[in-house]
Amino acid sequence: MSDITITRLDASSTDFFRQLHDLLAFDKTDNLEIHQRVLAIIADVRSNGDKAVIDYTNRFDHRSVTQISELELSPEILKSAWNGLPTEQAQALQTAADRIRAYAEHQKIESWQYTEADGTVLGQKITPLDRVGLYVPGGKAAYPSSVLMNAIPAKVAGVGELIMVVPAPHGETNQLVLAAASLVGVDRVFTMGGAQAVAALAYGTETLRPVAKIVGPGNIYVATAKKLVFGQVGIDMIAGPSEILIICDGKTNPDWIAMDMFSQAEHDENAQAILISTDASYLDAVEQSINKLLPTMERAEIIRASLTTRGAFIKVNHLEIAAVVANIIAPEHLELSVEDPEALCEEIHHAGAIFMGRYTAEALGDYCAGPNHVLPTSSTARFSSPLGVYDFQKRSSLINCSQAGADTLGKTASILARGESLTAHARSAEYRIKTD
Ligand code: HSO
Ligand code: ZN
Repeated sequence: MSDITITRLDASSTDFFRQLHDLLAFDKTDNLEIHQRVLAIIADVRSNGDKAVIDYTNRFDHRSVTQISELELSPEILKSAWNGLPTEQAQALQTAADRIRAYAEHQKIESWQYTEADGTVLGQKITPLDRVGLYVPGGKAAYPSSVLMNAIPAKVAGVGELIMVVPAPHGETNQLVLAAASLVGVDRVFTMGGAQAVAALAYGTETLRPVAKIVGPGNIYVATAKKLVFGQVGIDMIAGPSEILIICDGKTNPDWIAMDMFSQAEHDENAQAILISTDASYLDAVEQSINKLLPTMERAEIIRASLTTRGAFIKVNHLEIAAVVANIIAPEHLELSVEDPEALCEEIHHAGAIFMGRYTAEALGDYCAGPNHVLPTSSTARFSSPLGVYDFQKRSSLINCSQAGADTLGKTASILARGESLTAHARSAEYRIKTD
């Protein structure tokens, strides 16, 4: 196995920002052909309902069902998946679920109200979503941890019904995924996937009621379908390949940092792992660790592809510069492997999740620390946040006018309404102004 050389950038070089821009660029493959195929599937499901879903499922997943009900897994099947887990796996899933739930409980948004001097009450009422669809991919990206991360915040928010869809090619299901669904109390599970499952969730069929929101990762067909049904339903996000940015002062064991880079790189050939350091000789040491450890990895080929095409080392003269670069990258995951992570964290404004200190491996956050692992990718941490309970709650405004409030507000509203030539608005407000 030949050694790899990681691309090096120096933040003090004159064309650093152009190089950084090129490093981050990723072709999102907005494929027109896929777009059209997905559009046709959605249209078919909208007009032919159950029959279309059954046909696509039989065709794409090599099944032979005649009714949607045959795709549903009974609570007994889910329970037996859970009961069949080796004790060690069951305990680890339970620990992770408990910690994810405890963290999510802190995120709940509560209703509030306040009363003005004249007795008018203003407030905000919080309501959970009625029905949510959770997409779980089949194949190599079927992560039980992602079932926990998507389902638990929905449950904590109080979502009425949580419906999971997961493709089962040739009828084969992933027992760990089903066990995780059983553990978190997913209400219904259907073994279907692809754009047809997204369309069925969004628009409903004769036998499936539509959901309000669809969350969860999926392949390009699923992502395209989610984009196309957005507006009919809410969606969580369209996630890009996973990323990690590590800032290290050169004093962490280089093997640890090399393995943290691998931990993201092993997800996908397009995943991105970047290390920033103030110490050039430390970058050499991490490169040596990478080449020493790579042959020991099960997913060595994926890691190699990711690190050689999208990986990078960035040399900076000062940790403050590292923070500036991190804010431009706005990474999904950011490790601060430095002596004083709190001080450096003060300078960080844009990151999905921040892992502080030498002991906080990103992998702990992926599974069981508590915070969600569904995070904004591709620099979207500039404007968006991790998945949380708040994504499954909505806000309604409340206004309860006292008679005195209707009188004073009526005068203001009337003037503004007449300015807009909306006479019915003006008179509706004026009726409630005291006349005696
Ligand atoms: N790092 C992934 C989540 C994950 N890792 C699942 C392992 N399993 C995206 O944040
Ligand atoms: Zn991961």
